[in-house]
Amino acid sequence: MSNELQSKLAQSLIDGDPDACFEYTKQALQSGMEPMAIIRDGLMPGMNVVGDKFSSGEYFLPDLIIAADGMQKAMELLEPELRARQQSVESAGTVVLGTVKGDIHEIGKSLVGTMLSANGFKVIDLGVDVPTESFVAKVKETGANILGLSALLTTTMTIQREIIEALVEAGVRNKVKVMVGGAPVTRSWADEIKADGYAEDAMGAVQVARQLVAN
Ligand code: B12
Repeated sequence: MSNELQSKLAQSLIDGDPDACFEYTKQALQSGMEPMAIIRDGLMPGMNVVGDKFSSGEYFLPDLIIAADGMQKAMELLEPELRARQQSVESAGTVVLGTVKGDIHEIGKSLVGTMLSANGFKVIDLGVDVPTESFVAKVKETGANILGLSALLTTTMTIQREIIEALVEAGVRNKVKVMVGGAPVTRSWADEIKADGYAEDAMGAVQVARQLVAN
């Protein structure tokens, strides 16, 4: 993607200008840029700067909210494009997906959901701040192949462990593969809590989901 448009996209999030973000995303698509490249090279770097400024105390909660608004406006344009590019015919499997209890971060989870459905998975998105019991009940009800758990806070990633333990207690742990992700989540955390898979981003999530269904 052109460096100029790339930095304009990032800057629109940093400046808290959702309308500009929407406009630049539209321009980027019109100029033939790939939606995934727009996310990876334009929007994500901007979001990361916003996150860093928030950590350092330069930005406050309203700045995060307005940046998220910009990202979501951009995603409204990008989601249909992502879906249109990768249509699979047969179903690759069923994924129950959600952000864990106490955590309302939605954007990354939804991007993972979009990429999974664009690649042929049936995705049941339970949303954000999802109670542990709801994950367990949905897995039982649907017989899903995969449970995808998103957590963006160091304080809520521990809920991923709680959910895995709840699956054991409900007697369904061996019926579903658990895939975890979110900014603070690492492979070693995934191993520690005995998750079956971990991915750093949405494309990685598709690869891991494919492997988990095949095994
Ligand atoms: C936007 C944002 C918000 C928005 C969310 C809006 C929304 N509708 O989603 C709002 C303003 C609500 C928010 C609130 C808060 N936030 Co906030 N937020 C962010 C921010 C800036 C960007 C997150 C984002 O959307 N990134 C873009 C997406 C595309 O990336 P992603 O979420 O990482 O997802 C990718 C991967 O992680 C992965 N992935 C994600 N989920 C899954 C799931 C699976 C199964 C897999 C395989 C992969 C996967 O794939 C995704 C796509 O590539 C981050 C900073 C950052 N750099 O992450 C802080 C951040 C996550 N927030 C933070 C904090 C502290 C908070 C608050 C506690 C602030 C407060 N004082 O109230 C609250 C918590 C509210 C709550 N209870 O959840 C901290 C967390 C620190 C920590 N380590 O615990 C961060 C890191 C900012 C910081 N640097 O301090 N936030």
